[in-house]
Amino acid sequence: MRFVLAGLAAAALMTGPALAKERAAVKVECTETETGLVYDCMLHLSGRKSGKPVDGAKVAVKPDMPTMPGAHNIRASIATPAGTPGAYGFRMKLDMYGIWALKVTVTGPLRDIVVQKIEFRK
Ligand SMILES: [Cu+2]
Repeated sequence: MRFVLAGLAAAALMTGPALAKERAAVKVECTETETGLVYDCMLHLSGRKSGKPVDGAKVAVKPDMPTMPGAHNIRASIATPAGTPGAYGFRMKLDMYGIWALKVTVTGPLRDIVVQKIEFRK
């Protein structure tokens, strides 16, 4: 039994560096379009430790209202490269004004899920 435990400990150590991987820092800014509740948003993606912009990532953004669980079911928007380093643009349509949590799923060179809360007002 001791032998098996030692094996597990070694395996755990080997996964250590992978767990200490760089995480994503995300900043989202949105502007309402002429159509109410439709927003054009710019997302800036960088490494949390490095502070460097991250290009070539796949970025999906799913809005939800933290205070109204189950009330909204808005499909994720796919953000596309917006021309400057680490910048991705996307459009989304919300159901109502208020505080939304944008769940940002990043895959590619950086893999992470981060949430940013934004209040959208009329
Ligand atoms: Cu709501």
